[in-house]
Amino acid sequence: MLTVHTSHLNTPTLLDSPDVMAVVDFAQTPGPRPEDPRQMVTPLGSQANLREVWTTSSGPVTSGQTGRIQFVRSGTETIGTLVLEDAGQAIETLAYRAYTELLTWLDAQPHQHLWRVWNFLADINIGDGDQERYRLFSVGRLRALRESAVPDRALPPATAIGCQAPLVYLMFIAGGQPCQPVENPRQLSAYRYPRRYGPASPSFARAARVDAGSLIVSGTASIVGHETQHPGDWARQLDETHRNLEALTAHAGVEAAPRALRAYLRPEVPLGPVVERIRARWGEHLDVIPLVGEICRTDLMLEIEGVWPLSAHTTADRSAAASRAAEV
Ligand code: 3EB
Repeated sequence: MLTVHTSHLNTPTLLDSPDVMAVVDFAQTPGPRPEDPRQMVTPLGSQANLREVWTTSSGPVTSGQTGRIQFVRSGTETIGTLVLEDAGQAIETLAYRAYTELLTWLDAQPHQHLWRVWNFLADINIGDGDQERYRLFSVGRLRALRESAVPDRALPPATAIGCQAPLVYLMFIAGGQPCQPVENPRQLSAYRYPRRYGPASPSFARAARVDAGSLIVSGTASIVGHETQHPGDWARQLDETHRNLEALTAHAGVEAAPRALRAYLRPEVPLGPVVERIRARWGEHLDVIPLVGEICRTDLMLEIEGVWPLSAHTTADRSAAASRAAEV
């Protein structure tokens, strides 16, 4: 089983624990990729000296590299990164190549089912209309997913954020069993967004139960239905985002406080007040990792994601119900 927490400890100290699969660091200008696949440097700046630490109860943990994929594996999960340099090639092609490489590789691995993907790319909002880089990225991503026959209902939770470094940086988690996606009753499924948001819908689930312990929640923003709410007002966008997270976690049957939260903020949004307000809603003891980046819609100022603990009985009920449904 997988779990996550945030920590102020330094990376070498955290990597001393045998159950650690990934220490996720953040840097606006990441240096050379670390050789240890357990060390993942997300290309976004953060003022907080906080790392995200993913641990497993299914050790031993091993690691390796295949092509541009670095991975870390336990008995039940694989966590990895895939990094492509962006030297000005078409972003649709880069997205297609990155996803094709990842999906082809996953096909031959013991843990074939995507549980979570993070997407970071430079200049995400550059380009007008359907030529915007985020929209073209979504086209390449969807083409690769279709070719490997991943159906919409099996899409994992995701995040897509603009970075400064000239990279396409993917971080992923995969499991031996499929995750169980959960959609948000207040939001249209992203893979059903209407044409006006681009030629290809964004390919992700709002959240998923990934094992008996965790609900992984996608980057969540101030969108109701499919429409952005409160453009230009970060405080009201934050409140709307909280309502979305409440509706989603309630729908998934989760009651406890989140285990870890990240907040992605456009550079003009004040970091301190946002973190304070997030803590006021979800728990004063919580560490929130604030990150500076561009949200994929130009009218969105911030986005929040996280992992919520599942209570044992909820999971058992749901998987019993799911297997009964599958038998029908
Ligand atoms: C939204 O809800 C906001 O393209 O992978 C959130 C999470 C968003 C993931 C993605 C996009 C993605 O539509 C944007």
